[in-house]
Amino acid sequence: MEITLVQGDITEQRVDAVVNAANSSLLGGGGVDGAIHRRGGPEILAECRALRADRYAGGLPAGQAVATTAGRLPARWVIHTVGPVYAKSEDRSHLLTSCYAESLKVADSLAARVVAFPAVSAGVYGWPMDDAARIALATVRAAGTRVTEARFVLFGAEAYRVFSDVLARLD
Ligand code: AR6
Repeated sequence: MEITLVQGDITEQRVDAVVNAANSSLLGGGGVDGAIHRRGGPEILAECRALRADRYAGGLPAGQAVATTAGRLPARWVIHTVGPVYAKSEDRSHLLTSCYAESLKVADSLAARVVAFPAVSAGVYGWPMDDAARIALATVRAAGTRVTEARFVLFGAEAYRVFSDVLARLD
């Protein structure tokens, strides 16, 4: 599998699936989540509401992932995952690892081959970017998956630089 990095807006990616850094409610928010729902339109939210009613009455737990279609986005699917909120007092990195591993499993179940990821938990949820990058890249690199390209779409030059440095050290 190829890991690629681009600086940009994940909602513009013409890929099979984009991963959303959602919250447990699946009903939208700020950051990537807000951008995906704004640009994707109300279809995504309608599917999220149905998921809440059917499968996730208590919300989607941190570390898990679930797909909807992508409405008006150029991608075909949105894979919603819920990152952990960063906490200095507790190591929650297994949950961030799980976000990437579970998102790839959902991608495989959809036969998605090219998947765009944001830096899950590295915005509102406060995860330090270098550690978020290390967990993201190492997990994706180690995954057994039929995904052929994992494209990290980084918002801003600094996030892109951090991911590039971490990726170079992984190789
Ligand atoms: N494309 C790519 N990356 C983006 C975009 C975009 N359009 N917009 C922001 N980022 P965040 P989290 C970057 O906060 O930390 C929401 O309210 C951003 O700069 O989107 O997992 C949800 O509803 C940062 O580097 O996700 C949850 O409540 C990274 O994406 C909560 O935020 C992730 O930032 C989730 O917080």
